[in-house]
Amino acid sequence: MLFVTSNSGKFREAKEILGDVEQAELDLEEPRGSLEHIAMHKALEASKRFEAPLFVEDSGLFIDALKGFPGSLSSIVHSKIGLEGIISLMKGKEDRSAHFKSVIAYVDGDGIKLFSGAVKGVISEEIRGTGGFAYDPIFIPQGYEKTFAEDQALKTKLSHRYYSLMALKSYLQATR
Ligand code: ITT
Repeated sequence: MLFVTSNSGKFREAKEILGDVEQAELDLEEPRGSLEHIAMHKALEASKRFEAPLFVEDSGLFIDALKGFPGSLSSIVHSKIGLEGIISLMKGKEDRSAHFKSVIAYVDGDGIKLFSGAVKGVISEEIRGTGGFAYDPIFIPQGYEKTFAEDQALKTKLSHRYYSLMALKSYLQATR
């Protein structure tokens, strides 16, 4: 099975959970819209170029006080304004709640299926930790004190991607 992604952090997490998966890179156009819409579009495009079974994953960080920003724009926003940019947008905000969401679009001979996962948390006051990738140093999952970047083990067992990957894994185990 192929995981079509250019993000090595995502791939590492998928490999840990699924084991039998290869990374494939493809420069796929990303339409505007929900994570579900983007993931489906990219999976169908990828299936024209590679042999199925394959999947893509679209994810993002949704911050309540910023009306869901950066959401499906998370990748570009991270590369343009970085973590410092988010921390400064959050300056003075009392409500620091946010969630990460992940949507997997899986394609095989039977068609396309979606699997999703989410994790609630808060945006930290400062950048903390060196593990993980992208927004991990500013995201503290609900009920914990460390950021995902400070506690990788935590991320492995309760991230948005953990849940979407486990849903895919259960589906594969039940149908293959
Ligand atoms: P591919 O599309 O090639 O898979 P990408 O990084 O561009 O890679 P997305 O378009 O789905 O992927 O963007 C998701 C962005 O959301 C990602 O680049 C990060 O900025 C952020 N993100 C998603 N999951 C994350 C996580 O587990 N930890 C930190 N940031 C995350």
